[in-house]
Amino acid sequence: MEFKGVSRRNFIKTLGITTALAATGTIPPVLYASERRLVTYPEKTELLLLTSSPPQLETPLKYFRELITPNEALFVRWHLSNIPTSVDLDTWRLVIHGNVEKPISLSFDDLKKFEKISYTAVIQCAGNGRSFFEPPLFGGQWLNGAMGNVTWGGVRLKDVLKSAGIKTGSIEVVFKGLDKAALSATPGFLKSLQLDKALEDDIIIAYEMNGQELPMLNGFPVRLVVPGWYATYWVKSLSDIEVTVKSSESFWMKTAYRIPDDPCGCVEPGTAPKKTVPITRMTTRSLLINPEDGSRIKFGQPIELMGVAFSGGYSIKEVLVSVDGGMDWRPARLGIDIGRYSWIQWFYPWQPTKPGTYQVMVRATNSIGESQPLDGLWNPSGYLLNKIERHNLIVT
Ligand SMILES: Nc1nc2c(c(=O)[nH]1)N[C@H]1C(S)=C(S)[C@@H](COP(=O)(O)O)O[C@H]1N2
Ligand SMILES: [Mo]
Repeated sequence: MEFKGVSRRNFIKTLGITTALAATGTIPPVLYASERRLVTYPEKTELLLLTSSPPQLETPLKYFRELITPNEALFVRWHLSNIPTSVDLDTWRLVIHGNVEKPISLSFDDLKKFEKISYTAVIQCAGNGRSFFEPPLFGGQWLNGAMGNVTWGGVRLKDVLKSAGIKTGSIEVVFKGLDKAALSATPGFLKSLQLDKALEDDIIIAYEMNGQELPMLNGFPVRLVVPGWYATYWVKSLSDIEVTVKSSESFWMKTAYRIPDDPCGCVEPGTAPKKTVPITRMTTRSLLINPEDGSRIKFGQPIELMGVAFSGGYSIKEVLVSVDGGMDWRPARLGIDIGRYSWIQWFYPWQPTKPGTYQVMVRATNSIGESQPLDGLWNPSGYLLNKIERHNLIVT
């Protein structure tokens, strides 16, 4: 199987090199923001390296100047080091089993016979922006590159589940991919959705990203897409779907990817939540993409600030911009709205009246009034980050 000019052999070779470097200590296991360097992986353009084993790569900010994030620039995040590096579609099957009338095993062609659905949706890691938490936290020190806006094409999960026939008493659906842990003691990456959620119209088993097959690192041949929810549920290289009668005991549901059980998903910094629940919908965010934080701008020249805004499944109603550290706020012009799961671009023409350092802030509000806090809310895992960002632009 060849992927857009990348042979399977090359793919494995490249992975081998980075893994070997990590083993000899040349690449530290976690790279902090300031030490981040660009690396090239199969089917990917230069991305910022977070860890090499498993691969965790983030997208340089410049790619977010476009409405759609190109496949080769989309971030990569795996939890287990034994990831699939090739899939033979002749033998690959997607199995649906458990509490169903008749277990089914679908080939890639069988799957494509279901009605095709397509929409644009933001994919974002729950820990995106973790490096901006105060006080700082353990865990992957993502900047803002663990996100992207992609047009997904695939089939409704609901249609596939119904073709197997869901039996009464079912309460959850469990998803598993082809990746495995290096050590058998490490729990497999199992994620689950409650049955009523799994049957929502918009959840798809995607076989296309921006009209093309998925890059291997983003889950070839198919992945789950749960639009509006954090990407932890978007199981890649999906191979096994099980309908169950009891709630999942998976480490990735019971222990990891949980937030404090209160409306803000937050607790006092440094404290432990009394009760937690699995993380689900994304918070509302807006980002300044261009010019980047710390840029120098020539005095006397009008410029246009631009960025993106999105929320967990509700359209963005308004984006306000302040160029004076939050005193005065004015509405930005919004770009075309291509759907409630997509991000929207915002634009703000600006001509500074005098040289100096300007603190730029951006704040989005969605159609149900969800917005962004001025000061960061805190939770022990560093999820849900959506505080209003403060960027300095230097006009000289
Ligand atoms: N099979 C599998 N699917 C997975 C994961 C994984 O480790 N294994 N990680 C999840 C998490 S936490 C994220 S953020 C996204 C990352 O998707 P990407 O690599 O396509 O950007 O995949 C999700 N799906
Ligand atoms: Mo993630």
